[in-house]
Amino acid sequence: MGQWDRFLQPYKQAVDELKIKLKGIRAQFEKSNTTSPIEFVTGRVKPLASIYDKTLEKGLVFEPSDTLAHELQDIAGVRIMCQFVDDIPTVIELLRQRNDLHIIEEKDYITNVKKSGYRSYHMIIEYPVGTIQGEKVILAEIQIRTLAMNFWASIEHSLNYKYKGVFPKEIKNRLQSAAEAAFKLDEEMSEIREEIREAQQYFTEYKEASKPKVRQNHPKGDREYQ
Ligand code: 0O2
Ligand code: 0O2
Repeated sequence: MGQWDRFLQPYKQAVDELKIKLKGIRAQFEKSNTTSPIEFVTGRVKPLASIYDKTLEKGLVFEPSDTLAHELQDIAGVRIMCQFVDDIPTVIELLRQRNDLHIIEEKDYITNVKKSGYRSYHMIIEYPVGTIQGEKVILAEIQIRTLAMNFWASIEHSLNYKYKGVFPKEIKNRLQSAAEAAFKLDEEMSEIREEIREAQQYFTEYKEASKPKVRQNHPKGDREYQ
């Protein structure tokens, strides 16, 4: 295993564990017949090429080191998508209550929208990973955003690659107004949130009720038709 692979291994483990834990929150809400504030979760270890770019930007040496681990806070990144803006504080509170992670910084780019139009809530956490050499505490970033914010950020991120961060004025303006349109959509959806939630609840119950029942204790778990 190369030195980068060894360095990144705990980050990979942290991303995998955090994804399972966060998906577990969603599953618990579903099992208790309550709509989950988490729609879906994704995660990634920062690709080496992006780590390289960041080291150049920050004037760091591109080599696995404690300095790098300390300076780059998003080598492990997890993203939580919510349906509604109001779900975001609920998720934040759920995370603040956990004792398997320690939040060291919170950045509210929803109240303080970035100049680009970017909206999201970020948390930098310390997360302990069990390794064969003992516990290693690593930094990870959790981004919490709505589906609309995510849609905008994904598009902007791809364009950023194309234009290498220097957008033509026209594109920049359009992106900024698209960000406002996406937020307006979030606000509109929040207005009819209860209607949507009721419809989703009804749909989930309907799906559950129309599932064929599986007979308990049958060796092959045959379906019991009614
Ligand atoms: P399910 O049963 O589809 O919910 P993974 O390793 O596969 O868990 P990864 O590779 O980090 O996840 O990220 P990926 O593949 O981008 O997506 C993670 C999960 O988010 C997947 O579900 C996707 O189906 C789900 N997902 C991605 N985009 C959307 C979206 O726009 N809407 C919704 N509702 N879900 C999305 P799982 O975890 O594989 O399981
Ligand atoms: P990637 O490819 O997502 O990993 P830093 O830039 O990390 O040294 P800063 O500025 O405090 O320090 O970080 P910030 O802005 O709190 O968070 C950085 C991450 O947020 C970015 O990671 C993006 O994922 C996301 N982000 C921040 N601003 C924007 C934006 O204007 N547009 C989009 N699409 N995403 C944004 P990376 O490392 O840039 O990239």
